[in-house]
Amino acid sequence: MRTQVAIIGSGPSGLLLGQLLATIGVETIILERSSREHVLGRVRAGVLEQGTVDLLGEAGAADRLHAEGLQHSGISLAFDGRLHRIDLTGLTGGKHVTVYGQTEVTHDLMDKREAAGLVTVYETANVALHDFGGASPFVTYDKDGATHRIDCDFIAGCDGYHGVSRRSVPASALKTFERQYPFGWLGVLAEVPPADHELIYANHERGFALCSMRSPHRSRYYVQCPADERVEAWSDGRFWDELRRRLPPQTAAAVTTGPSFEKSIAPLRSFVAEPMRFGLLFLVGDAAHIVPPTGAKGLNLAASDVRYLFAGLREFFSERSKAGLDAYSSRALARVWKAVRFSWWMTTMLHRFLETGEFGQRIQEAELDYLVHSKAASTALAENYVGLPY
Ligand code: FAS
Ligand code: PHB
Repeated sequence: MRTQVAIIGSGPSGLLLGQLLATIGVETIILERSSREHVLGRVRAGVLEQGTVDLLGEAGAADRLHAEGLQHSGISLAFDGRLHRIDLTGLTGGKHVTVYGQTEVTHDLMDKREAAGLVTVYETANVALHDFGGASPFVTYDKDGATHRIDCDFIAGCDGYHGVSRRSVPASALKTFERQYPFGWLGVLAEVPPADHELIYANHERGFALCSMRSPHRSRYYVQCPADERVEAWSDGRFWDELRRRLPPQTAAAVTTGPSFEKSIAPLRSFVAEPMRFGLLFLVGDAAHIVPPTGAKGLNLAASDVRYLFAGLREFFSERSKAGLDAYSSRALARVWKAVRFSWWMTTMLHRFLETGEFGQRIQEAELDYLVHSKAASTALAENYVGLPY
């Protein structure tokens, strides 16, 4: 079998790249380790930058997003028993973010790919990348008791942090940067109305909390928990009590509780692998970088990587120019590191770090107090949150 771009991974990165390439007639095959249902069962990001929304529109996969997505013009920071609103739209000359779950983005892209009759092979085993440092790359994988081979022009490693693509690069060719945070996020989805019409990021001496949503009827909440916490230790009742203890009284009173239908713990880390290109292999999204979700950047960074790689591939297939592909890694990393910094800053400002003690808590409260009373500081947060220019 042969294709032009072999894509490893059917998450947002792989699906969005595949859809954009389809709009210019470039053939792809996506290889996915899990089942379609498993991929769709993942609950992850919830906030889209306008650039991500525009890219989904360019891919022809934004109809439901435009119909059901919630445009938000602000977020609130909760500390010192109060809410402090950051006017994202007012501070950025009219920009906003859209609340629309990653699960829905993935679903829309899968539906679009299937409607176009494009090939995704699910439940592949032992995917292996070959000769991407030479002129004739190919991918092999096992399925239905046989080993299959796909020859291609390029390989897009869209297979996430635990994927095979980054691991296929010789360790000597890769430089990685990592910071593990000493806590995780315990997240809950419940079919209850959100506590507020916008997101609330709470700094509290008991720990961080986030009030988010998926729709006017479906809420997404998180509380900071120890890195080694087990989800079984958290009943719904315990979760709701802890969440409300970390929120200002009037917000806590506005929380509608109910049975959770998803409850999971995500570890928090910052990670970057450089460079993001090795010959004819390109690393995209979580395969190349991970950010703590505090800045709502993970999914949006994956989209910006796709945008840069799509531009390079379009240039190659239409003009046989390699300039865009040669610039991919440096262009993507420039935006990646700014988002890594912002996500690290939001995380260190809002979470409880036991090792910094009471002094650390007071420094955080002073930074938050300065932030919400300084137009310059609030503008800096707003510019990063809505998404820096590509
Ligand atoms: P993904 O990890 O989404 O997709 C990679 C795909 O490759 C998966 O389908 C996987 O099954 C497949 N794959 C892996 N190895 C393979 C192999 N060897 N062969 C074939 N296929 C393989 N971001 C936010 O902005 N906000 C959040 O709240 C947030 N919460 C998160 C919670 C968790 C638990 C995780 C893990 C991430 C979270 N993120 C969040 C980040 C997340 O949204 C990612 O940024 C986003 O999924 C990136 O998309 P992809 O790069 O496509 O990687
Ligand atoms: C979410 O709704 O899942 C969400 C929103 C904002 C974040 C992280 C997660 O920063």
